[in-house]
Amino acid sequence: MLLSKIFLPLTKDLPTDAKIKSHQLMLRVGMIKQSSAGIYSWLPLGFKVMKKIENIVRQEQNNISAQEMLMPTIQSADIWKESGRYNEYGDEMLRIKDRQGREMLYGPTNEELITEIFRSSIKSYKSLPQMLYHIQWKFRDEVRPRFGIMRCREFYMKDAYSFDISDEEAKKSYNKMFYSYLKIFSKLKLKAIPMAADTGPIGGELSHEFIILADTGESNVYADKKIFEINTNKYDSSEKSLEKMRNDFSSFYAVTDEKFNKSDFDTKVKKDDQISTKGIEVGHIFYFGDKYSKPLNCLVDHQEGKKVAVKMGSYGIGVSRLVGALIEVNFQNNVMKWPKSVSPYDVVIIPNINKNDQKSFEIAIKIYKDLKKQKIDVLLDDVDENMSAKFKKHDLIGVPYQIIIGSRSEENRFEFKEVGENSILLNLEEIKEKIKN
Ligand code: 5CA
Repeated sequence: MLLSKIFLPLTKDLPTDAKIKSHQLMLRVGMIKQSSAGIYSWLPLGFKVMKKIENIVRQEQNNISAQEMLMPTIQSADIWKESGRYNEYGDEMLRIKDRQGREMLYGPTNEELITEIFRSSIKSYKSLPQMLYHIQWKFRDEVRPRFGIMRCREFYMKDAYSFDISDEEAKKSYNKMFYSYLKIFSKLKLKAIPMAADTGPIGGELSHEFIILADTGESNVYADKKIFEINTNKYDSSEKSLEKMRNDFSSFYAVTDEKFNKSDFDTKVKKDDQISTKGIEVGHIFYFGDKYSKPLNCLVDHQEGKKVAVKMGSYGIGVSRLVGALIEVNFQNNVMKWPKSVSPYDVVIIPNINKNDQKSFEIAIKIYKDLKKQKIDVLLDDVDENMSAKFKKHDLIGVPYQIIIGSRSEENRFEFKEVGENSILLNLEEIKEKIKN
């Protein structure tokens, strides 16, 4: 793409109402635009990053045989009355009446709806286990929406639901999801640690929040620093490995503040290893057994003949929040560097555009065409500005690789820079290798 042609409403000033760096950056480079309190439009650059995150989530959910589907954003109040959560959910739920006066709502989550879908078709243990997920907008009328898309009212969430015949089987589904989450965060180059958490309005006994440490996070967390040293890539999806994964993680203290107990912390964690800090919750998984299946009468025939309420868990990832979380982690000293896996472009070409230097732009166009042919998603900065203004702008856009065409380029070698490193002179083949690896 040519930079001059894309819709990228950059602003020079630091937005005054944005308190954290992800919110500031997203507004400055025009990734999002507020439409009303806690509700945002996603502009092309932000949307592109979010879609890349979504695809990683999708791939890894498919890898554990979770099946993608799509439920609507608007739900009937009836099923929420059946579960008893219609009143319980309180003011966070956006309630709507249609023209017939029927009570509807904008879904804040989907436990009821998925249970209703499941009960109408699955009747026997023979069809279990099942894992279903969708990636869909949610609405929660948060009292204090803040920090841009980090805590907003309308947000994009992946929510998955598991169905099993027994507690024992259901724990296996829980472990699979746990594993899938570790994979997702590792692909995003994020150190997200599962921490024992409270279950809130979703309910159940067993729950983990996946937390990224960041000063701007809203969660208070307490952990043994050794838990951060676990190599999450060493596990596979075999049952044995999943059990080991769970044992490894539960052998270290790591909790969110509702689960915090000072004397436990002090007895279980050496003083030097204690971490007590803030974090961003990017995912949350729950096991709640028959909390929804029982009141909604979601029963299946058991092997022994009797009918049992199916055992369920639910598993959320804040896809839109992850865009902000990635910025919080990767925007350092006013320079953004997207991880390759989600960067809006693979590489940016920055030629010196100057009346006395026509050649740089010609070379840039040639390289641009060549990279495009190789299916490399390349951005060409064809804007008529001086180099220092260009560099400042690209510090914000955050494409991790730059090809700078100016005074330092040679006949066949160009200045190549990975953000945060010194630039080096490379030929085009070497540059392609670098970008692809
Ligand atoms: N039904 C369960 C699991 S599917 C559920 O809704 N869990 S949740 O409430 O913890 O939300 C899942 C994830 O959505 C959170 O971990 C967080 O990353 C994201 N999220 C929740 N509320 C918001 C919000 N107001 N703004 C942005 N992201 C949010």
